[in-house]
Amino acid sequence: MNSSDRLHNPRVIAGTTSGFEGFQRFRSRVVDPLRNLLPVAVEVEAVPPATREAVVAALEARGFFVHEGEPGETRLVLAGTLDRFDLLRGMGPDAAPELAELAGCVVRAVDARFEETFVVETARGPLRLGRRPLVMGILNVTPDSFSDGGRFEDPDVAVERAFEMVEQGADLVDVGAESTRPGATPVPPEEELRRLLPVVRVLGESLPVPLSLDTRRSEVAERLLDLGVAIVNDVTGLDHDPRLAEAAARRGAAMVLNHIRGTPQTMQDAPRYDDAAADICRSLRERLERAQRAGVAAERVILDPGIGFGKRLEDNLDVLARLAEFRSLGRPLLIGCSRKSFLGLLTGRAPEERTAATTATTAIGALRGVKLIRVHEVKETVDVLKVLDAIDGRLEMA
Ligand code: HH2
Repeated sequence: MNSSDRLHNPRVIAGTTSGFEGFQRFRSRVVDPLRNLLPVAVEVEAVPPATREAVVAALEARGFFVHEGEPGETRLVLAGTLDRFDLLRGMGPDAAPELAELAGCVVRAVDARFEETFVVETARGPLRLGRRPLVMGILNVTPDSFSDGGRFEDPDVAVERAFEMVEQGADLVDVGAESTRPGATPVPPEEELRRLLPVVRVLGESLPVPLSLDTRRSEVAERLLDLGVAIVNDVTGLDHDPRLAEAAARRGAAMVLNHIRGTPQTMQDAPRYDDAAADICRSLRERLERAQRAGVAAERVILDPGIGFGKRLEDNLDVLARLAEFRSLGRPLLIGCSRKSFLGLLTGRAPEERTAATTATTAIGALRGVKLIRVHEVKETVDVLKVLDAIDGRLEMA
């Protein structure tokens, strides 16, 4: 993570729906003439009062529309057609000193927004992410998970379930032994290992898809990464145990960094955001930077806005509505909405009856550019993504 990107948190906030998807269609034929028709808006933060006027003047001189907001505001929105943004490329400090740093951030945010494919290196080889998102099947080896607690506590049943999910089309399996539902009791690391070891011993060797380990503890990861785990999925996004990143780095594991506010015990105690999607995006940049400082290459990191982790209904909805903004982070995105309580609030249904509601979030995620979807119901999710992909794929065939 570039430190000025962390400071300015640049995000493409508009021009991210049909305009861009339509653009993909013409990419191979008539890209350039369209560049001066496609509107794009980028929001940047922390533009200090001292340089603000000069920055605005320099942008306006280059044909941007600049929205400055209220007096005292440090955010700016700059909007223009896509070709305008080319004027910000490779700008030396001598050309427009007040603009140079910001221009770099803006250009990176716009380029990242267009990124369609990623290769994420894991401890078990590369994970290729394309237009169709991958499905991560959930395996909870817990007595108390919110929707399937107790079902897969027996290691044989858990192993069987993992293979069943692969048969149904899961591209990865995420195994965890500590529930993170709001208010869940923490599990001591010895107990977490006791639950996981017999399952991971078998799956690490024999599962034909990458195994992801849902843990927040370095001692658990250290032990299990030797048994074939490819990815470490940390719901605390390195808040709980910063050494987790070092453990992942030593073994060459990929990491999922999830956004959380507080801990699973406290996270639903009146969470508040100024601007949920922007705040979470900024926090993910900071977590990515922490992982990098611990030796995890950015190319190994997947980011997750953490649906349900310290968020009210409206925060979850804000994040899902604005998922495309998170693409400016330049890393693949994962979402986990499966059966979560906000879906219960919207539909009035119990956890095991939230399949259709979960599916709606899968479709939104896929259409907004999410690359991995974490779900309980693999079979249904795979079907949804096959149909979406068949339809969406035609946009590239023109
Ligand atoms: N959600 C849960 C657990 N792990 N990991 C990521 N990256 N993203 C998520 O949204 C996420 C996650 C919670 O869901 P579940 O595993 O079904 O429940 P529990 O924590 O009660 O076991």
